[in-house]
Amino acid sequence: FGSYYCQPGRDVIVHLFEWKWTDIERECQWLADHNYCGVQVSPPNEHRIVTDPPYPWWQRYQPVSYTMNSRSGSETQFRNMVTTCNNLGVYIYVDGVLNHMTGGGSGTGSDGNSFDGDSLQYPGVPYGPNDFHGADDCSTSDGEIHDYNNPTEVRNCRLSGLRDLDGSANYVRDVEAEFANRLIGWGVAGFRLDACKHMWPGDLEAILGRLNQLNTQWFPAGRNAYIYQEVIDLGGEAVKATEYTYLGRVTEFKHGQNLGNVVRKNNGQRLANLVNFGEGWGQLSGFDALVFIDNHDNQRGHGAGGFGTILTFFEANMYKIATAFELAWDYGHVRLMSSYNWPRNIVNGVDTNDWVGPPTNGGGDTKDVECFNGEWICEHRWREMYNMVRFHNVAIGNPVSNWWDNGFQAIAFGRGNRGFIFINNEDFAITQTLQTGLPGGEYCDVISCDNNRPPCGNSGGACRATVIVNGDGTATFDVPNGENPMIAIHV
Ligand code: QV4
Ligand code: CA
Repeated sequence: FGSYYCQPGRDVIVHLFEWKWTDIERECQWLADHNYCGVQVSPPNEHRIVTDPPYPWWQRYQPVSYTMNSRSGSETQFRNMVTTCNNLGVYIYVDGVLNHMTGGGSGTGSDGNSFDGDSLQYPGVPYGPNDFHGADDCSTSDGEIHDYNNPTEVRNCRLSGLRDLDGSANYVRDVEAEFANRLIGWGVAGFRLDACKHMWPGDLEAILGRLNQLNTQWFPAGRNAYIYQEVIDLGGEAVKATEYTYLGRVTEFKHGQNLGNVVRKNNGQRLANLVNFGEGWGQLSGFDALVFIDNHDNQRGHGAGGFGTILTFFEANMYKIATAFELAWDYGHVRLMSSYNWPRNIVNGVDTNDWVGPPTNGGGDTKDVECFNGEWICEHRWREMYNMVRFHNVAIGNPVSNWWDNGFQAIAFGRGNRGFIFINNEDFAITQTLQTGLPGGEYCDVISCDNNRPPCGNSGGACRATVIVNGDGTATFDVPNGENPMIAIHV
């Protein structure tokens, strides 16, 4: 279906997880100034309101209807956000939950519609029992998915009790496409599609085949929505990511897992091994992959978790190393995570606070975002991140070049004549002269400095390296170890 569409020189999207529409609308000016392509937003449609535990983030993955009052705001606020962001050339990607509705129990959703998961009634859509998979389609005794080696069970039974829609039904396809088309009509640029492993590719194809082209107020005529599908495929299950690549991109969970293991030096892994990172490591084709270091699930042990593997803002130094490599390397479509803080508490490999929702004014009322106040982490606003987004943008279209490694935990590589990065994950500082491929001149390290060329800027004293590239492209790097053990320069 559609490839992604960015303003020229932009490429990276950021998941502003659980942000309100009014805050995202405000943030789009900053994102435009820092050359982000777009924003993934939390599911915008009506969801269950869960009170036990109180207002978890995951209530938004339990749809009640496709009307638009959610924890992030109203339909009007959503539409204003899309208009403002699109006018700034920052595009909105909606997290679409199409596989299921709520779990069991009944109540009233975030837009006032009732639901009854026990009797499969969702009058706000409306959906009734005939619109869901039942005992005819799912053969497990409790209707749940247990066996991930059985593809029919994975598609037709319930994921964590969530009432499983029958995507083969024309009515369901029509309703879901109508929802997506409403968003497209307002200017949305595409979708992250939730839980695609649990939907038949043919059913997804039928829904996607009903989608309208993007709104020509902001996009060239004839463009389809960008689609990236959440399929967790770490190997060893019946359902493969490659079954979905003909429909759009697929989340490549091996990417963050591999980079987490390498930067942590798990199992004897070395940075030097990254020389053929990507397809060479058994990952999807870079053109099919949507990549990230962590996502909203695995940063808290949901989905494909692993606290000893996945890196998050909680381990900021290693997280910045992994992200800098990801943004400097030439593989996949990169999505950054932007998190809120919570009292992570890992007991026997499980975070007992994995459910905790965004900062609130009390109850389920999400607080306004204020970056770096201890509540909103805003990784996308960290200097190391947004400067490497700029490096990434500058390097687009240039293959990796001038690879160097020390055989262990130090690597360096360039991107043609556009940029060069040195990463030192050793326990000692390194001084090394290398061919950068860059034009001669004086460059600033964008990991520690504000600017890419003099005056380098101070960043509160952080700025620590100017690099002289000689006329022949060589330069000597003095790379520290410890905090931010990297130097990145670009034209
Ligand atoms: C519980 C029991 C069930 C029982 C049910 C009774 O666990 O066994 O049947 O009660 O009704 C929440 C609770 C979960 C509860 C369920 C239903 O955590 O305990 O079931 O609600 O009431 C998020 C969370 C889930 C959450 C869900 C819905 O991660 O914990 O479930 O939202 O609120 C697989 C999938 C992959 C998925 C990943 C998490 O292949 O697709 O698991 N990832 C996506 C999203 C993720 C989201 C969903 C899918 C579901 O990224 O955030 O799950 O929409 O790997
Ligand atoms: Ca399903």
